[in-house]
Amino acid sequence: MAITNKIENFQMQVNEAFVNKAEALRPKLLEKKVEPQRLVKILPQGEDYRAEYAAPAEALGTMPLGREGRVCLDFGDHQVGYVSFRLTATGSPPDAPAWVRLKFGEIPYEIAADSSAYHGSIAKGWIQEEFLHVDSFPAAISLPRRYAFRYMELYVMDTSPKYQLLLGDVRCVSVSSADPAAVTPLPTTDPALLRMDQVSLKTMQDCMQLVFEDGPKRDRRLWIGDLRLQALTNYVSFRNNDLVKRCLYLFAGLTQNEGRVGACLFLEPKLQVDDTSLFDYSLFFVSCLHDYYEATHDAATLQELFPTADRQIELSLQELDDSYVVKDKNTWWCFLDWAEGLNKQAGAQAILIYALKQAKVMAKWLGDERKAAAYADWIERTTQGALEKLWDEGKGFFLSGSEGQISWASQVWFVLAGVFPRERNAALLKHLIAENPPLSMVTPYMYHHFIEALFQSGLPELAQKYLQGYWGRMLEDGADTFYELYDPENKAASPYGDRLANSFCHAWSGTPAYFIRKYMQ
Ligand code: RAM
Repeated sequence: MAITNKIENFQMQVNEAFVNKAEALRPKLLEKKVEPQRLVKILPQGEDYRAEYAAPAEALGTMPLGREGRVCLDFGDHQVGYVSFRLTATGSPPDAPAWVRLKFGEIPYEIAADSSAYHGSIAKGWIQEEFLHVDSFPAAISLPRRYAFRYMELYVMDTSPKYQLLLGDVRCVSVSSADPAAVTPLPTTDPALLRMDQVSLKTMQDCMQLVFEDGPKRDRRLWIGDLRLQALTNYVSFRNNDLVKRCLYLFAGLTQNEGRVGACLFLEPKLQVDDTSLFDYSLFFVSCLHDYYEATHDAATLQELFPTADRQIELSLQELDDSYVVKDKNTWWCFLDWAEGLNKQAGAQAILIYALKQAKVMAKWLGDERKAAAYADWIERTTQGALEKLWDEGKGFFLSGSEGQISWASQVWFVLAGVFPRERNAALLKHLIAENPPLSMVTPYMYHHFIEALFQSGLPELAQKYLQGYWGRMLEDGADTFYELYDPENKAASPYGDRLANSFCHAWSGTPAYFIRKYMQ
């Protein structure tokens, strides 16, 4: 699958003042020099791979590498940064260029996989692999790309029979705009909880660059669905609230036709909104602004950006039918989750109600009673519409689309939209777990919403059980940072048809620290 919902006759609308405000908040990246900790061998383990200790890092100095020689370096933890190293020749004077391949992997699988067999639907260029010719030695090499990795492999395609290579001075200058010193340590000694918090924060840290990126390996972009969850986690951890503010101003300053907030923004080669439009993602501008004000009480920003939020509501209301239910479409128009075959209508309706409620709260904060009343009216109509057209009393579920699909995503989002009171929501979630409809959740993003729904419905034990059962299993599988996609029963799962393109440090997966700090202490 790939996201294909391009807006028609796309044109970017620029609000210079907003973009300038965002640029004034451009963060300075903190740098840290990191060296490899040890040399490892990548070995198969079940359906996956693991890294096993092979030698201390110092052994590199005594390891001449000739044709087909290889060495894998372990930097000890996930890094996002710029790599440099030195190649020296040993033996006879080099009579041919060296030809080497470098691979960078967030997980051991990426080192083991054969990239020439890649058959995914998204660009092969995301695979972190380089081929270099080196003509003269010693060669000090600084790679221009930024990599996201823990493991780095050097494979010698060829030297010549007369000389070998020595690899040395390997360094990574790791970068992030998150300052770990800003995080309050957790008041617990539970090692499992501490580890989950630590990996969650590392995921956040490595995604926090000049904006909140979705993943430092891929897509390295500012996606608003990811931003919403990153911001929530940030408020209880790194507290880099100016980075959230910068992202809000970027989204509001670079909109699509009719002032629609785009699904994502590019930073390079210039600041630019993408031509992808997603119903839920545009509405999340409302949520991001609501949550930002709740965390910061920055009234000036609320005031200035509220019209952008209001515009997203207006645009979404245009998608309602005569019963005040969002019209279903068979195009790729709303995200929700990567679950194959998921119908989006019910989830979209619930997100609209969720956003309307937050918009109403913001209107009240701003003292705009007229707006608040208008939103209240729309909340009433869309809630009634949902109860009449989507809710099935006999089945005890919200149905979606013309086929009346029952999915986890639809129920979870209706719980979050608060259409029913808390006890009834708790009953709905228990019914969902008991019935286990086959259209399940596949991303940590959707799991996040399920766990949030459990906590909000007064089911903390169940929430913690699922947190452990999902993120806890990722940890058991060796995660240093949490993944874009994780299916404990199918390690090869990928929304892109090939796991090599998956991102293994992904923003929307970094929320356990939010749950732990908000609900579990
Ligand atoms: C993918 C990325 C991103 C997400 C979108 C919908 O391209 O993983 O994080 O927000 O999908």
